[in-house]
Amino acid sequence: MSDLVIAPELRGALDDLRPIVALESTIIAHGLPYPRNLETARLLERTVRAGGALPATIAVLDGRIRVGLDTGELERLARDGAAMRKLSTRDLGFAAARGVSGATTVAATMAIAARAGISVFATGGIGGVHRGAELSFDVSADLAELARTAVAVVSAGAKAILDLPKTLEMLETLGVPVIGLGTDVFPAFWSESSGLRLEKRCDDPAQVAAALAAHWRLGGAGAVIANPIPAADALPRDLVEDAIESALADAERQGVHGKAVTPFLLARIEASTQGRSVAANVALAVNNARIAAAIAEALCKQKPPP
Ligand code: PSU
Ligand code: MN
Repeated sequence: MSDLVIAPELRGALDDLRPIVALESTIIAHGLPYPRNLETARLLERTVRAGGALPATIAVLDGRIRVGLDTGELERLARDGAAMRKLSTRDLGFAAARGVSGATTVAATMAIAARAGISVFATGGIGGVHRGAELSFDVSADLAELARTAVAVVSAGAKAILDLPKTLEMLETLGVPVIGLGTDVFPAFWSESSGLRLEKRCDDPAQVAAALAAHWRLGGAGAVIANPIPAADALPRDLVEDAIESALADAERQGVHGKAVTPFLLARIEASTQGRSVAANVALAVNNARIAAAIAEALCKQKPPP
């Protein structure tokens, strides 16, 4: 616990078991361009507050693992952008020991949130099994973290650049429940539906909280709350698919691999959709922050186990 620097306003909230929503920083530093990323980071925090919870944006600054950033720290994260390291769970110890600064992925943010005592986390879309993973073995560490860490991740599914059927298969293998929020299908990030059916559905935050509380009482770890992008903000599936195909071809030609793949693809798709993908990404992330606040609040109202 001593390795974490918890923002003052969050310390009291943690002690009093008030609702808190963790927010990641990779989407800010690597997922969106400046200054759109700073505006988005602030908008996400405001959305969580408006929903009655406290935001805890997580990042590593000069080796300090920060839970809750102040205005200057958020600004630094957004301004340094791609110059910030992208830190996954395995990078945290090294970063802390060596004074490194970096943005945390879904996996690393979950790991830190759990240590801080925060159980609800909002992001855009989780990482998963990349297309062509049967050859590249590129599977996001987000899935491994979901398998072991008891945090609920509110997302618009997995990023559509991924192989969504294989991502769902892996989540099943790893024992991670995927709960559709008001939907029977897995969302496709920028679009409302991937066409892939889900078994579990909840229709409001209280139902989600009850399912999560029971999941954790029974020793479960991570859970994905799949919350589709609002219809008004969604992009047509075929437009997105074309953009993804050409981005993947560019990545292949340029030999992009490892953790550079996801930011590269997102930037290419932004260019080929004239920024529409970024607008949709912001809209879905805000929608997730709103729902996450409601789930965090509902979890606080859950009766303790008998
Ligand atoms: N969702 C977004 N934009 C992002 C990401 C998610 O809308 O940039 C980030 C998350 O931090 C996620 C990471 O954990 O991409 C996955 O990267 P990889 O595929 O290298 O594991
Ligand atoms: Mn990867």
